[in-house]
Amino acid sequence: MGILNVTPDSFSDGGRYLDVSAAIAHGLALAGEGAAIVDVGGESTRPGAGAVAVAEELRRVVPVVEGLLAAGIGATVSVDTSKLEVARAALDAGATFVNDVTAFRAAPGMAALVAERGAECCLMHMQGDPRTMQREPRYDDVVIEVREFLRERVACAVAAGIEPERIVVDPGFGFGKTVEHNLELLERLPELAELGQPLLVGTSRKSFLGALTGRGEAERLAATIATSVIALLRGASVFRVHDVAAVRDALAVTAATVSER
Ligand code: PMM
Repeated sequence: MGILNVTPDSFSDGGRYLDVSAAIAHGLALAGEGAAIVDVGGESTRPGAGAVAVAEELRRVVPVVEGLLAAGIGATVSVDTSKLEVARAALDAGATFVNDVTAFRAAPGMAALVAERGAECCLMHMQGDPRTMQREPRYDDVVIEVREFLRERVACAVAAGIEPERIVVDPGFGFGKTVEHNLELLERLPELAELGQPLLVGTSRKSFLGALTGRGEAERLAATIATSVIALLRGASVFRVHDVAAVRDALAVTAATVSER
């Protein structure tokens, strides 16, 4: 899954793709590098980020979704939103995947919409909300709490009529987690795989990698590759990244090596 943020303030590529045609070109490039899914987001969820009005998020996202499909992208187009109106408009424009970092908690009706359209979805764990989540995250056992949260959200999605095979789950790296919480989730990913749903991991360029390496956002590719390879070995199957070609190569070599032994 390639990341296409159409926001002025996303933590690493914010502002670069605000122009619609540049955003479309970048999305097509991500697909050209081998992304099976391109994730279009119009609201930054970086720690401390403020909310974006519905009209503004629609203005950012819809023309990009339309443009990617009009250009024949050949990849699944995902919308990264927790707003019902934005998800609906993106699905109307041809998106077939809803990536909701609130796991359908922000908008009642989101699960029914996804069910009705036969779309796929990603349900992510987050403690708190983006404005406050990094203040003082606390867990008794982060892996068990994340797993049980995801189990409940999957049950809720299935109850709304979404087919289980269309539901991807995600522990939400960096969303209300300390560096230690993120590392523990990565180490114990097989416990999340027990849910039986495809697992998505989004570690790309995140600040815990900066804390571990001392590197700035643009210099975290090696660290992103390391976490993606570890996640693959521990059961993840979807990798939400900025640098599709490089991560894909690393995952291809890892997968070939492991499957041959
Ligand atoms: N991270 C960000 C935004 N959306 N969605 C999912 N499912 N998982 C993530 O880890 C995730 C996400 C924040 O990162 P960005 O600003 O690079 O998009």
